[in-house]
Amino acid sequence: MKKQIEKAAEILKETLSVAVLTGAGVSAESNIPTYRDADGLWNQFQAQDLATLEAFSKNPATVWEWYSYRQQLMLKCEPNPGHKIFVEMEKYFPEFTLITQNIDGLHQRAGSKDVVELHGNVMKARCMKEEEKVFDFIAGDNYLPKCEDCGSLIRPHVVWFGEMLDSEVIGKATSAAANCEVFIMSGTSAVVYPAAGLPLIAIRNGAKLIEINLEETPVSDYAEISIRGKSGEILPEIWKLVKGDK
Ligand code: BV8
Repeated sequence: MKKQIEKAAEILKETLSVAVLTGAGVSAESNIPTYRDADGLWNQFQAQDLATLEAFSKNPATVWEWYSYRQQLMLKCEPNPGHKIFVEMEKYFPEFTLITQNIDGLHQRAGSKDVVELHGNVMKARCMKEEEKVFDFIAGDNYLPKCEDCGSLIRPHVVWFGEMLDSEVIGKATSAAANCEVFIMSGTSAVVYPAAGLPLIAIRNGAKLIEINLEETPVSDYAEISIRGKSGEILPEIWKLVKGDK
């Protein structure tokens, strides 16, 4: 692993343009459950029961109860060293794009200024009738919250299965993947599309792929370097070498 960390640092030292894709694994060390690990969220709940428009239309109160539970859990969590390294990278590389599948807002709380949130943000909601109206919203125990202006139901501002991603958001992420020299992916099982397609776009554009993940993923074989380990431990190791700290 030490050689892989050294090689990753060498690659990063020589590059000017980096794109990053993070998943739930980057927040795992902040005690936020992932989706597909053994103790993951999807193992306790059926995704189609909760994270779809159909489920919400059928039973909005149950879906809001689940999101309110997750809001409260995430508000108690703090960014971890892995999040902090992406803040440093944003300042260091002339061209840097941080793309996340996470909806917990921890990258922003760590200090990242420009975060491309592919799947939205659990701390925001929007009106079901006037969808462009997006606002910060903490549900508490209000599981049938209504829009203050028009009285319609409001929904979590997240992308559910079967829903299109915001075209501007996926456009920015795709352009970053298609133009970067190095693509770093960490803490994602790389099974949810179109997010999982981003590293493949980067490779097709000739970028070097660096993966830091606890387990092998469908993308690992395409990686220049695929390091098995915790993002909160590996990323600081790599970054120390990039900055020449002993
Ligand atoms: C769309 C928000 C157009 C809500 C989420 C058949 C084939 C291919 C695709 C499809 C298909 N059928 C349907 C689709 C499309 C579908 C899809 O990809 N399904 C998959 C599951 C097959 N995608 C969609 O529906 C997307 N929309 O495509 O629209 C369309 C429309 C109709 C029909 C077709 C296409 C919308 C997808 C967004 C769904 N929303 N969440 C909420 O969270 O409540 S998905 C959810 O999964 C999260 O966003 C999450 O971020 C995302 C990915 O999960 P990961 O972040 O990777 O987390 P996971 O637990 O899986 O993995 C964690 C990894 O970290 C593990 O590998 C673990 O080993 C590692 N790890 C753990 N700890 C650490 C660590 N690594 C490092 N350090 C650690 N400490």
